[in-house]
Amino acid sequence: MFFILVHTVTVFITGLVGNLNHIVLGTNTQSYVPLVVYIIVMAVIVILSVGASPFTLRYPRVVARVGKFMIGWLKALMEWSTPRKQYREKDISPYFWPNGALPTSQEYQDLLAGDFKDFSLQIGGLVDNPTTLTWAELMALPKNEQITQHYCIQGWSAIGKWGGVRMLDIMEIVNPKPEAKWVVFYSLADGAEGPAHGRYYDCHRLEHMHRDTTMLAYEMNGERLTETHGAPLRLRNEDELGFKQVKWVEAIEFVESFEHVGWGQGGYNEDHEFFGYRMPI
Ligand SMILES: Nc1nc2c(c(=O)[nH]1)N[C@H]1C(S)=C(S)[C@@H](COP(=O)(O)O)O[C@H]1N2
Ligand SMILES: [Mo]
Repeated sequence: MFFILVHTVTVFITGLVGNLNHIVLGTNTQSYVPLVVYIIVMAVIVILSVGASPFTLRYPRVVARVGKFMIGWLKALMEWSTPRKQYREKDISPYFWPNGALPTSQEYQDLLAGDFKDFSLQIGGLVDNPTTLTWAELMALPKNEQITQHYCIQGWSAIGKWGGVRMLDIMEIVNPKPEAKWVVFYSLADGAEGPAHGRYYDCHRLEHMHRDTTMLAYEMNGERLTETHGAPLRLRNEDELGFKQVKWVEAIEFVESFEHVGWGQGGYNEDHEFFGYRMPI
């Protein structure tokens, strides 16, 4: 908003007619035609958005579904060839912005105080062997390391080195059933709206769990994960945006569909996004 305001004001005060000739016609002239075009276009945009607002505010899910129908396939096509690039030590960002509400429970404080020795990860749902892995058992699994870029929807990104346990190795233990299509990661922390609105969680495609870069990280940049970045475990799924990288993971559930999880939209942010509590960018 601020950018648009400053940008537009600058266009206005540094010779509006000439600037609009540059923008609309791409010529260095002083015609009034571009000004008329500008006024008409702005009027149409204002009328359309004011006219559509009662509908879009009332039916955000419908708008999202129509949008998905119109351009979802194009987005999926573009994401199909995501590079999932790996970087080198020298590319690691000196500062990695943290995001999200920290866990507030006494349970978490106790685990933290005990250096997570008493932590255990529950894995269940549509699997042959529902399991609880203790901290020692997790540490005994093969360690995977990678340097990748994290992209937050709010418009920042950072490169970090992650060390942890591959989902492939966890799936080897629990053995998902053929019906399992989605994997739900539940956090020890509440979502941004506080305890009354429930735990943070997010759902991931089972296919993504088969990548050798999808893991539960317990290390960041060669050191134990800090409380802020999701200790003891946080997800890394390099096919997905930042908000899907659940931090403070305490449980994993394999499901056929996420319709019955939370409000049924596939994650805490997906559930709550339309309600104006966060205004990223
Ligand atoms: N439990 C939980 N996990 C979360 C969040 C959160 O609010 N709660 N925020 C997400 C968002 S929006 C981002 S960008 C990343 C940020 O990870 P970082 O704090 O390690 O940078 O965590 C994700 N995981
Ligand atoms: Mo984010």
